[in-house]
Amino acid sequence: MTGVSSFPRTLSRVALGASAGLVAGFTALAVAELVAGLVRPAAGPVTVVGGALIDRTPAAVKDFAIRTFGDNDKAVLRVGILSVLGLAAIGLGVLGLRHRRVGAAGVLLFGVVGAVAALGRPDSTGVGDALPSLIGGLTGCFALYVLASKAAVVTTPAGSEDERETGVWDRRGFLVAAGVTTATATSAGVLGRFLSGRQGQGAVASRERLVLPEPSSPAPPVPPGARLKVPGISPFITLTRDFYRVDTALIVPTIDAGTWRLRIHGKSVTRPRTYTLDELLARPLIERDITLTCVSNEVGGPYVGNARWLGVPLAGLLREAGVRPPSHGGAADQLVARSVDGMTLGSPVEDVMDGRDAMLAVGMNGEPLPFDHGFPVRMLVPGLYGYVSACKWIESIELTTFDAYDPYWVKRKWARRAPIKTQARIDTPRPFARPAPGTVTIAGVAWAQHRGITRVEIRIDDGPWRDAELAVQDTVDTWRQWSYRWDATSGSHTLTVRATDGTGQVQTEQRTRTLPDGASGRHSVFVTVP
Ligand SMILES: Nc1nc2c(c(=O)[nH]1)N[C@H]1C(S)=C(S)[C@@H](COP(=O)(O)O)O[C@H]1N2
Ligand SMILES: [Mo]
Repeated sequence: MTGVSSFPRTLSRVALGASAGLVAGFTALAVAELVAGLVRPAAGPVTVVGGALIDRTPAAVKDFAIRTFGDNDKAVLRVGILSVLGLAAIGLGVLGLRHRRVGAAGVLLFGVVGAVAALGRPDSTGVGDALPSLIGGLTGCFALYVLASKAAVVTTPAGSEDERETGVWDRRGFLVAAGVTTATATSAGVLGRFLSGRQGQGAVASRERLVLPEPSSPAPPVPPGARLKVPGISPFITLTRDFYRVDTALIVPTIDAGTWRLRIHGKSVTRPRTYTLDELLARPLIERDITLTCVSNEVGGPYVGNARWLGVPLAGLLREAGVRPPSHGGAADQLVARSVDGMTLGSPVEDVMDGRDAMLAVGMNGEPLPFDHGFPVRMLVPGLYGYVSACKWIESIELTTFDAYDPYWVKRKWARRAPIKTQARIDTPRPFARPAPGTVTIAGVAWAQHRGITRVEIRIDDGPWRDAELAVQDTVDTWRQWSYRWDATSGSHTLTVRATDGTGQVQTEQRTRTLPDGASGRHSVFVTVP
């Protein structure tokens, strides 16, 4: 016989209000999930609010998130949003006990915020995108009103035996209502997830059906001497599943290869054109090993990978469209690539057309691009950081000028032009390792894409720079492995590495942050030899 009044009253009030709020909040999100499953998965409230937050996050914070959470940055953001929503729901639930209308209106307000965020997304497809948040918010608003009404009766002071009885009865009523609501909402959410998953199935099937043509210009075989047999060194070719991923997409776009189109248009394009994937695949394809690097990669960091890419030479497509590089009188100096999720990346037309292997890639390590890496087509320009060249899920290429247009990252204070800086990384020994005295192999990779690496040197503590042994160079667009046999003596030591690129430039000692155009400085590893 445990009536509510046997609990301290405020505590039970807060608990009831919090439960009502959480159930209502959960209902709102689950219903929104269902509507998103019917309308467009990318229009779900958490996705659109997350996207809006990513776009408004100061560059330094975003850079910090990428460096700290890496591939989990989006999961962290989702958990963060859900936590804030959870707290708000609890607050509104407690408020709703005394002020039912105000609490319910608060839930609806969150729905309106979601709807506004949805309509403001660059990939928004129209007013339908507001529906998941609006319908979810309305349902949650209604749920909170009803639950708060039930909960309010329970906490009515129990004066007589009769009222006490009523209280117990209504507490049960509240629990039943909350239970039924939660169960219904869960079904709605599960159904929504199922519907969202189904929307990507056509794309998945189109990727499975895709047979990549043979390249008319295959990649030169990797010279045997390009791979060093040192345990702990980065493999020369990065496995696709180990390849870093950096993008702003909370939901990875799943594009059906059959309906995909690429439009080439803009300033000085005399023959604008739209290509299908089959039309691109019918052209002569090149296959190249190219090392891609993210501008957010710290000195010694992990956001660099080397893969074998298959693609259509981009310069040829541009020439057919009538584009000339600025050095040949072309009026457009910036190429802006746009992806289906509204991302824009700008590359210098001069670099794209100067004879390097800039391409629209369709294959990565012998397979169609994975969805995470831009299926069906992405851009790559050897020598440029990803954010100014490597547009994934590309849908259009617009020729313009650097004066006329700032793409996404440039609007957020990153540099307009960003060639990859020369870097060397020590892969082994790991920081704070305790190698045994005697011969210790220090090894790693160095990159200066499109200039090549000609020298790597190692310094132990404050000693002289000594040449490391270089693996054979694959191409100037790939990283190069190196190793150094160190006669390790007992004590603590700082191992530092520096590289020299194909132009003779020695990697600078000057430390800079990743913002605005990539980190510079030398990688050091501290070890203790027992
Ligand atoms: N559509 C789209 N393309 C994008 C990005 C993005 O956020 N959206 N990020 C760019 C950045 S910053 C980098 S470093 C590379 C990373 O490519 P990866 O994820 O295949 O390694 O993709 C680039 N292309
Ligand atoms: Mo990047």
